[in-house]
Amino acid sequence: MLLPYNEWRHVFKLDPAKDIEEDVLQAIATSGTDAIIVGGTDDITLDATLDLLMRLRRYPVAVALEVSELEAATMGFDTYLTPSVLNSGTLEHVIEKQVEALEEVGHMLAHADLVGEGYIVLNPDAKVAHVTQAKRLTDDTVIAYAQLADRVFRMPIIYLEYSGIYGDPKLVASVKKVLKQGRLFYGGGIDSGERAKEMSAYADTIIVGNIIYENLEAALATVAATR
Ligand code: 1GP
Repeated sequence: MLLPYNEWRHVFKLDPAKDIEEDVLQAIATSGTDAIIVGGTDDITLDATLDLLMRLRRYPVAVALEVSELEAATMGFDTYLTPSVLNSGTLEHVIEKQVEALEEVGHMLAHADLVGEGYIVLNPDAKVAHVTQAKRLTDDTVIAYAQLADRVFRMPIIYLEYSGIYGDPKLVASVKKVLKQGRLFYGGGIDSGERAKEMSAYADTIIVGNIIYENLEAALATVAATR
């Protein structure tokens, strides 16, 4: 059975802009992970997205598209995640791109499972931080953002994004404590079973990205460690 987003504990994120060998893809898809998110920050094309979707559909695992590039939005995914970068310095990455996307492809996704993600971007050196002009936040401000996303906007997913570096487990734990309804996603620098275990003690769902392309064995170890 394919799990819905609110039951995911472990997720691999694949970047359509990066090549992935068939045996690596197979190992990831059959690893026992709960879902695979297809998403990246730049150079996302429709062809690459469709190619990855087609290859992943051979395996019994939930596949979600993170709709960051309008031209890559296509049908066939189990879930559509719509990211809003809440601490972006520009409205473009909070609501404008999302409105533009829905104007274009909203009709196509009328019956799809569309789920909003409230991103809080916390690694100032990550590409996503540059692209969205993410504001630097103190820990107290991170908690306030999380409360806003969870309690006021009632977003289904609050995503602490450290992309490329390992974050602060204490801060993740503090955010988890204030959430009332949203699911806490954590992503960034999980490159071992130990780190997967540590973050999954606080976050509801951990997202593992880069390490897939660097060290498959270490990536696979994060699955078992989350259980
Ligand atoms: C990126 O949160 C994910 O969007 C995962 O981060 O690539 O650092 O694992 P890493």
